[in-house]
Amino acid sequence: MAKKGVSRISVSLPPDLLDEFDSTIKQIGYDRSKAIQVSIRNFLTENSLMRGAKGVVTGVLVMIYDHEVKGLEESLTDAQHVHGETIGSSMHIHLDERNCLEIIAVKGEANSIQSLARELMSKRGVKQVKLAIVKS
Ligand code: NI
Repeated sequence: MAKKGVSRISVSLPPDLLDEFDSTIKQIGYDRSKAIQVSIRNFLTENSLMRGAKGVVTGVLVMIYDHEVKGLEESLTDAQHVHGETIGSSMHIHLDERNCLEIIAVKGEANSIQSLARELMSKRGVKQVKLAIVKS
């Protein structure tokens, strides 16, 4: 039986992220609860699409991270070396004083690319990872 009503949760966010979130949802006309529900649904859709891919796929991983987090760059490089057989090329762009954008072209078994994406996402200081699969 489906649960009814709502569950209340408490989340911790960096203040600048919350400011940007509040100003964006104000423009759209959402309240925080509505915007978080939409965001969670989008997150679930993205991740289920990622899990659903099978066989050899081609795509791009786009990642933003904070290069001032100690040990992060080394750990991201290690992860890319472990999955070196699926990485065709990568591009690094220094966005501002703290943030780096990395674009990684991938081709290989879907599960290997998914495991690379999960590994990158799990690291502290990685702010966003998007995986776009263009051919499967
Ligand atoms: Ni950089």
